[in-house]
Amino acid sequence: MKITKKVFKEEMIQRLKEKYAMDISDATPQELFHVLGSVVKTYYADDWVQTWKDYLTEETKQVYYFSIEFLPGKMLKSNLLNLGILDTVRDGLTELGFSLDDIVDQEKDMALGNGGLGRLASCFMDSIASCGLPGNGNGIRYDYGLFKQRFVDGYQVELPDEWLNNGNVWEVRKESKAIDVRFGGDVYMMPLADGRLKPVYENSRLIKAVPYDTAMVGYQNDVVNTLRLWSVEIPASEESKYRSLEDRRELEDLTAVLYPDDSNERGRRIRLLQEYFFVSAGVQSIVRYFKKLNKPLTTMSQSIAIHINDTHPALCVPEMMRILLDECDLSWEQAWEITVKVMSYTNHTIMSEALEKWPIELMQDLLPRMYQIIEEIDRRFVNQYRKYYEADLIERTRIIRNGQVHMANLAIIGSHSTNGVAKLHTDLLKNVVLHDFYVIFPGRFNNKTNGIAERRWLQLSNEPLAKLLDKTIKTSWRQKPNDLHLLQNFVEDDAVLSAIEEAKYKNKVALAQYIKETTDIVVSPNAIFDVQIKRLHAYKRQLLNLLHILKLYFDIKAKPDLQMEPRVFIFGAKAAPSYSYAKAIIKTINETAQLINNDPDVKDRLKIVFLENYNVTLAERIIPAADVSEQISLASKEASGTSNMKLMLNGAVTLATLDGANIEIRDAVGKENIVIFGLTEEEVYAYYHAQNYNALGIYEDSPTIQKVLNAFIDGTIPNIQFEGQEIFDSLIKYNDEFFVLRDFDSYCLAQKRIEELYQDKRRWQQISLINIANAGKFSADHTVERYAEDIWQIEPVFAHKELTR
Ligand code: Z15
Repeated sequence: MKITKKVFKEEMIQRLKEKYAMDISDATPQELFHVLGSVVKTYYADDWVQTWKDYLTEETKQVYYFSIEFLPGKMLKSNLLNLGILDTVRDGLTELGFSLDDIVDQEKDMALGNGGLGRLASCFMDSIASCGLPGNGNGIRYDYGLFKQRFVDGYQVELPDEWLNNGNVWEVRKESKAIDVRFGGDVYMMPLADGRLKPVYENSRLIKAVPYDTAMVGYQNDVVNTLRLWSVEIPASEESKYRSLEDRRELEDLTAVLYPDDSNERGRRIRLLQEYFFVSAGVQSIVRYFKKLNKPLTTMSQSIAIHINDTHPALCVPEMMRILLDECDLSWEQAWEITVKVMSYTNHTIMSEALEKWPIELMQDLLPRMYQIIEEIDRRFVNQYRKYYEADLIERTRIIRNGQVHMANLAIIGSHSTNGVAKLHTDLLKNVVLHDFYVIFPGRFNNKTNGIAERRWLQLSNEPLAKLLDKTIKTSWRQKPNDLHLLQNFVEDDAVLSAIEEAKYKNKVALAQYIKETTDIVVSPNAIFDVQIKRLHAYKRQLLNLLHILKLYFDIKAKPDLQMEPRVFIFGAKAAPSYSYAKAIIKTINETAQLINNDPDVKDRLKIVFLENYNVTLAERIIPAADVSEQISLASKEASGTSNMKLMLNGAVTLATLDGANIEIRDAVGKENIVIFGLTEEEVYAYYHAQNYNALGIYEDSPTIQKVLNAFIDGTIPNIQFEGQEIFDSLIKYNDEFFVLRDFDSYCLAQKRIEELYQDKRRWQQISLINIANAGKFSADHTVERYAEDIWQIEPVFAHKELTR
């Protein structure tokens, strides 16, 4: 459909009249946003219906990406871009007397995720649709997304994220597609006359799962896929069972909030119910759809792929078994073969506190039929493989162990593919963390390095650079991110180099203004913008960054006229509300900011800016303005990282350890165009094996480290008596779990190197250019194409569509 500016403007005027009974000139940005959203919806409605129909009539194999988190951020601009009408709408609105950007601001971020894992799921949704791949998301429609972060006296305070308060224009409630989900009570297997067993449920509860669908619009290809999020309701038939308000409340709260922990699992009742809720609703609706195709169940894997994003949806395995056994009357062997062929699993971490385990009693109590099936999967696994492997290995790999259900083991045993998210991470899975499984199932393991949606993270968020690219290398990079390579030809072109710097400068001015407005801190766009944005976690080592800042500060104090390239250290990070150590780091960074930003001796050589409420929208502001990308996790701990890719794409220079995808970024840009420091993964493991890491020794040998660490406990940094001690103890008393002190000197040298490079302006511009030119590799388009071919066995649909339409 071709949408002209004239038609668009008329529609806006007309709809405003219908919806709000007012002239467009009287409309508020909020009203305009809602009307614009509903107009945009009509622009993709036909393609959405058609995509559903095509998949059904052509019996296209589809993937369902199950994730307990999705983090799309705002969707208006992304939909406009993908529909190919961003400029039309922007110009149309201007002619009506409005600015698109003001209207865009009205949309609340859809923040149904914590961090990397949820954002990856959303980048994949964008890429799957944009590559014309038949794929859908399946998740939870939380009433409250990730908490809103405020700082009060430097402390993190959490406020509820009431994202649905003004309604959600993009979602479509599909009452008719609701599904009953059963939990609790007892279950008995009753023998039937023909010898089969049928489950009988007593005192179990039924809850209604209602889907809300959101369109995932492909990039200018007429494909519109679906993100289906489930919300809980009490079915009418069950109303009488709820005697008290509290009873109802407990159930209605099931999809109320997103658990705010990133990479940290603690066994919690409601969380387990959340997991089963969206898994059961999703798998039931998939099987219901498959049955419409009238194909034998044994061929399900030719039509359906289910992806388990981290272990949270691992109950997909026993739930599919339950449906096939109890409701479709298949034999165990048949059901198992289908299930394993349909399922695939991604592991996102090797950190043991993030590997989900549920107590047997809890699982039995809440999900008795799931537990029975898991027990049987476990029994058969042990039985089958004990013939070939030593008893210890079987004991280590079985699902039920030490009174707990090990969800990663369930996901690996119950699927045909387990992948890691970067080369190093996958190697560690194979060789260390999941080595036992690799021995049993070597063919199941594979790598899929993460990627990012270049549409959001460059085309939308960095227009100055995007326009420059169009001018320099034409526009093909917008379709094929690999064409960013064409920029490499301009590495000696002074005009292009300075244009890149000008684009960056423009973005820095905009960020400086935002910083002024939100924090009242004045920063110069001529300073180096040094950025660390990610969840606050000990392994990511925001502390290492802070120690270096303190060192620079003491250098200035010791030598007041020290020559130094001015720097703005920018942080964005939320801490899990229960993670007191992470909160202590936030408080300490904020107090250090007070100290340094207000010390007249510093004379603007250093500034610390900790921006509140880091989220997708704030990332879109910060990333285009970044000069330096801090990727400083302890080697082996960050499975992949994705902000590293976003910052690279926007021309920041990476300062990194050899961890996660940083290694692949180095390989892509060459070691002259990245600054690497710190222990390697081998060196880290050597410390583990020798058990000879000695933080106190490092402290005692280094006057600099002593000076910096003492600042935490001697009052130099004000108002952190408690937090300062906690941090100091983590390093000295508890022997520095993440080897911060060991990497300190190496990090300081690397930071010196950054400064030298920055002072060579042309060299810096070249590095920046080379980073942009080589970022196409990390497009999620490539990543999902690899998943599609190697794991899901699905194919793009538009080759066919183009012929038929
Ligand atoms: C999460 O955001 C990640 C891993 C997890 O196990 C959980 Cl529970 C949440 C992150 C990784 O830390 C990060 O390295 C990776 O880039 C991201 O998942 C996407 O794979």
